[in-house]
Amino acid sequence: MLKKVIIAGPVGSGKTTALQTLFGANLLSTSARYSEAQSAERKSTTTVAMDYGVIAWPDGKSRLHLYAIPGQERFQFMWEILGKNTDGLIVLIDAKRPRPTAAMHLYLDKILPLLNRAIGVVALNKLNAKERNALDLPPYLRHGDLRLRLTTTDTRDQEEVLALLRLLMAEMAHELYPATAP
Ligand SMILES: Nc1nc2c(ncn2[C@@H]2O[C@H](COP(=O)(O)OP(=O)(O)O)[C@@H](O)[C@H]2O)c(=O)[nH]1
Ligand SMILES: [Mg+2]
Repeated sequence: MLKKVIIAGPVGSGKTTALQTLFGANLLSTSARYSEAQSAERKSTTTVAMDYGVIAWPDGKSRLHLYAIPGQERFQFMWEILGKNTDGLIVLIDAKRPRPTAAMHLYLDKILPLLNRAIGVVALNKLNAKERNALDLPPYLRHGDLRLRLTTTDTRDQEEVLALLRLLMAEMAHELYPATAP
């Protein structure tokens, strides 16, 4: 089964890093020198179209096509193109930016209308181990009528990126077999 997964999040939230961690040199990446002098992010390149890679899931049945979409809003046309026929969504949020909870909801408001499905995982990153332990996150983030699995991650660590994919696969499986069945 082919599953299309979108990795989303604001500029600098670790989308490209997550895919580099998984795919290394096999990552198909489209980046350009960073031009927005006003940006608070210290990055020399930014994703302009997408980063893309495919992984065969260990169940032997699924292939996950992972697309990291650009963070900058001027590339919104790419969100619309890549948002079609989506099976799952991973949203990365830099927990060190001001008001990360507000940032999550604002970002979800922008992106969800462009996706045909809203099954997903929201992950806060850039926290150290101590900060992560101190955070007492509920398992789900409520966003309007939706609930999205909520967790922390470090996208530089391959095991952690795989753990995000496992959480997402579990959410997608719930969708196929709803927990409300008698
Ligand atoms: N501490 C920490 N830094 C991260 C993490 N993910 C990404 N970074 C750093 O954040 C910066 C921006 O990451 P990048 O993947 O380019 O962000 P993108 O704009 O979402 O593609 C880079 O310097 C990364 O090394 C993380 O989980 N923890
Ligand atoms: Mg990027």
